[in-house]
Amino acid sequence: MTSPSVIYSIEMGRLVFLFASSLLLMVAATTVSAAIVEHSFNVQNLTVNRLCNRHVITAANGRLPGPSIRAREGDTLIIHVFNKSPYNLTIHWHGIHQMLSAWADGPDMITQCPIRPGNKYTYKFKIIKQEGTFWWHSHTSTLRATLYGAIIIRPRAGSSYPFPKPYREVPILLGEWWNGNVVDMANQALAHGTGPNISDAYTINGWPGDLYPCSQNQMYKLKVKQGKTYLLRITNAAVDNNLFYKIANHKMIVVAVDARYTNPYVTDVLVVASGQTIDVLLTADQPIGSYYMAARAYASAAGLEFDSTTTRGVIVYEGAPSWTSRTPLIPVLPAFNDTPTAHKFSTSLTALVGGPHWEPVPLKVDHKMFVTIGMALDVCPSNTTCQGPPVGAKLSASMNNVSFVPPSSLSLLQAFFFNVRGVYTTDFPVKPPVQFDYTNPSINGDRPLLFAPKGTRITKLKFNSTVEMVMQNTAIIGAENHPMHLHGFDFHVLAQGFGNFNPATDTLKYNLFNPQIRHTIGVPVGGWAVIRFVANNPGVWFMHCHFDGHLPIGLATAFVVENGPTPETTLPPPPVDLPQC
Ligand SMILES: *[C@@H]1O[C@H](CO)[C@@H](O)[C@H](O)[C@H]1NC(C)=O
Ligand SMILES: *[C@@H]1O[C@H](CO)[C@@H](O)[C@H](O)[C@H]1NC(C)=O
Ligand SMILES: *[C@@H]1O[C@H](CO)[C@@H](O)[C@H](O)[C@H]1NC(C)=O
Ligand SMILES: *[C@@H]1O[C@H](CO)[C@@H](O)[C@H](O)[C@H]1NC(C)=O
Ligand SMILES: *[C@@H]1O[C@H](CO)[C@@H](O)[C@H](O)[C@H]1NC(C)=O
Ligand SMILES: *[C@@H]1O[C@H](CO)[C@@H](O)[C@H](O)[C@H]1NC(C)=O
Ligand SMILES: [Cu+2]
Repeated sequence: MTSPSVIYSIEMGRLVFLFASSLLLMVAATTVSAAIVEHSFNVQNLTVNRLCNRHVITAANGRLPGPSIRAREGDTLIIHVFNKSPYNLTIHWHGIHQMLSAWADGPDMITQCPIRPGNKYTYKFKIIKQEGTFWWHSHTSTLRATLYGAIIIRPRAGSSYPFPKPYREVPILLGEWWNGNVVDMANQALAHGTGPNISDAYTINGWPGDLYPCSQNQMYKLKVKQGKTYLLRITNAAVDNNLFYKIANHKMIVVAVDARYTNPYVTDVLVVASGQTIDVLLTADQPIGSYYMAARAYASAAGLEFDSTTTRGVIVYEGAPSWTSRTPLIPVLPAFNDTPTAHKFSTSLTALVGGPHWEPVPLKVDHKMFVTIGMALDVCPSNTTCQGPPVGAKLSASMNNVSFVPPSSLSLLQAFFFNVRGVYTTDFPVKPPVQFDYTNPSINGDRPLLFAPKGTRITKLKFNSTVEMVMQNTAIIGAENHPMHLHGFDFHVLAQGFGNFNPATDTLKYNLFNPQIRHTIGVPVGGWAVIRFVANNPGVWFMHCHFDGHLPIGLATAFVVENGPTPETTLPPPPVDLPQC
């Protein structure tokens, strides 16, 4: 390699430094190159008009959604986060592996203490062997309702997609909106022991759309050219809901989920669990006109109140009459509780074997876990009345009957790195402490069974060991499709089903050839899913339900992965500006 030359350009307020060998650049622009992509996020109050009122929200760079980050595989991202908001905050780069950069992962008290008001922290990490649709969001309280944005990682220069190059690429961020201060709301819910307030709207790229009051002109609009194909990079950034998504009269071809390429799958409806991303090819192959896109809840829990509103955007073909003068065609969304449609979609996806970044299923398992996931109860503090549900207890949640509590004085990662005792224990159970008929609602009659003890119990893993986890939803309080998200790794989804997992028959159903690879899975309501991953990234990695209402009440655990044998497999020390508690 010759000495690198530095090329930089300023595009839309962000600096892109491109380091490349000048010699190689002259030969072809297709050789190995790596850029430094640098951003500053100024997080502060922003006043916006939504749903007929003015609201003060916490936002990055005065935008909702926040800025998009665009880079290529191999690039290094440097994001300076200035906290000018009144709240503690952290930012998580959802789906990015953070190989040897666990200090930049972001979950509050897991890999760092929060950035306090008036302070800053610089997140620095390299994109290694990953490309596709990711996103960033706050990982403190419910701030991510308004503090989120897209991350788009394109293939290295000279590499291409494993499908025809689309005419345009379009991020579609599905969000959730509350008329009210989301931090106050989350604090109230925790104090009262109830679930969080249901939201007032869903949004597409920050806009609620014309089914909501005062929102006729607050609707996302996508202009297309007839005959062209678009890559929609769809993210469910909603806070407490899985969503159905549909476009009137158009089919979509799924080509990737969670930034992992899939075999092309043609569908007219998507189910996107909270935290998941789905890339689809959309061809504008219909008569010139206007067509709504729409999203609303896939609400799997029977009898639970939820936001049943619908967000809409509009796709307008070039040459179409003004869409307001002619009503666009409306997609018919599945019923809120249409679990068969959700399940059919989720189980029809398979990995693109041999495609970019594909990895075979590890066949030898070192650490087998059977983990119940779901709701639970907690006792009311003495001399207070909790509002339930059910009355007289606080709503809680657990994995294997451990209701996770984050540490308060030091992050788990600092405790691991500096060998500080007493912050966590590594005795997270590999199976439920009590065996019961997990998905039978009658278990709710056994009240003592419903109370899960609090704890900071996690799992220690040898470097490079293979983990298999059966996640079993329970009917405690109520069965529900929980979107379980793993930091630091992607996993293979070997099988999914309903009822209690049966090792004798269900292990025979494992797809060991081309299972979908993901970082977030909606575990079937009253059912189970089996995942496998290789713990080849030293650090502490959070695993949790991506419903924000379930995280602070304990639906979480973590893995601490030991260093490997070489410097290349050892976690470096923290950056000097790592926030302290
Ligand atoms: C930001 O908004 C919060 C909540 O509405 C408010 O308490 C605070 O005073 C505001 N801060 C500034 C600097 O305007
Ligand atoms: C949450 O809902 C309750 C009950 O409807 C309401 O009193 C409260 O103001 C709401 N909280 C926020 C922060 O909007
Ligand atoms: C609870 O309230 C009772 C009666 O007011 C009082 O005697 C008792 O000390 C209180 N207990 C605690 C733990 O605060
Ligand atoms: C959870 O642990 C508590 C305390 O040991 C126990 O009473 C309860 O039965 C357990 N519940 C389950 C579902 O394991
Ligand atoms: C991790 O395990 C794989 C498969 O057993 C092996 O090929 C690889 O060399 C290991 N990596 C390291 C760094 O030990
Ligand atoms: C903010 O973070 C600091 C440092 O970790 C902590 O002491 C404080 O309690 C936090 N404040 C809130 C409101 O959570
Ligand atoms: Cu959940």
